[in-house]
Amino acid sequence: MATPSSVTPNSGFALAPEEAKREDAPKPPKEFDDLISTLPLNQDWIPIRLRKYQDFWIPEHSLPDVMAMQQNFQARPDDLFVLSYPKSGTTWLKALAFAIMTRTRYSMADHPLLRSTPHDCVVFIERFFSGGRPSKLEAMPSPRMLSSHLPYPLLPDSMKGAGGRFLYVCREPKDVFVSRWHFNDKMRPDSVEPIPFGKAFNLYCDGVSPYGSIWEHARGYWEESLRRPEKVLFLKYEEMLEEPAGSAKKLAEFMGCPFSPEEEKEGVVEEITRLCSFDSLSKLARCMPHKFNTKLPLQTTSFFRKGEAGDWRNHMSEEMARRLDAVTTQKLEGSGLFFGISAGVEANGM
Ligand code: PAP
Repeated sequence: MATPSSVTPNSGFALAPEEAKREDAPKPPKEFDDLISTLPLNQDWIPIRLRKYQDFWIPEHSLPDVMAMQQNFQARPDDLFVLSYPKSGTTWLKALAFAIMTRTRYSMADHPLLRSTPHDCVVFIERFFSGGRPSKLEAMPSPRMLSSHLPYPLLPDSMKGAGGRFLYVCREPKDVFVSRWHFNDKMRPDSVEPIPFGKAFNLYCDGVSPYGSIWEHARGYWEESLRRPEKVLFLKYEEMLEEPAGSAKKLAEFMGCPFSPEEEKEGVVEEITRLCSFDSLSKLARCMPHKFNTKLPLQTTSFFRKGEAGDWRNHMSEEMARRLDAVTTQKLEGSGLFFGISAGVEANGM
């Protein structure tokens, strides 16, 4: 591959797999647990328990780490953050951003994404605080690539200031809901009934789902992207599906490592988008150790299902779709944000 002069990729591997599994590390302060136990609780999304924290419903198991992160995380000006509402294309964006950033370091034949999931390559910041490993974060060379599902208002102050740039991906809310419902179902113990689709739908419409209201989440980052376009690149999953190569180029430009004409001629953009495609990553995930390393009962394959736009049509009644579209229209009113490929009601309805 050609070598763009502006890239100084970091190793990408934030936690070695064996470190990430350590369970004997110190726990975050007990005061967090005391505070968390007083927050409003929702237990419908089994096995995830949600707590309402600073106006968003956050998974209880990650809250001590989120609180520690809010207090302690120091962003650097050259950090890159992959941010998203869950089930919006995080895994894909992590893979693309990582492959673009590190393209001069690794060959396609021996690429980390061939043996590690995108979530191992770009780690959630909170996870450094679970078990007290913030020193690992400090030790990471710049530019660091990290991620979070936190909504904008909950980010640590250092991230909201001059520290780092954001890559945010949003997705059409009906497809996000369907993806979430299936994802939860995969984590459910056999002894527990799935959350009924209609009940989950009502909760989602009310913003009671992991990481809260999708509309508030997207709107927070959207407004920040308008205020500071040099800080936030706001991407749409459906546009990435439509134009993977164009999206990769847009990402590379924003990340400060644009593809050179030689790289384009040599097909580097296509190599990267092929490596990060749904087919490629989902096949690779099937060959990796089964168990995924989080506090939730997940497998490496859990992050891949269909990878399409519009699957909501196979799950939702017309009435449900109309109701969700109406919530979207109402929540985004005046923001200028529309989900889907082109602006307008048509796009929100997908
Ligand atoms: P996360 O927030 O838990 O990390 P996230 O990656 O944001 O999940 O979303 C998972 C969705 O992205 C799944 O959508 P589906 O349920 O509608 O199928 C998953 O299939 C899709 N996905 C994962 N990787 C890719 C990819 N490389 N290209 C397109 N879609 C993908």
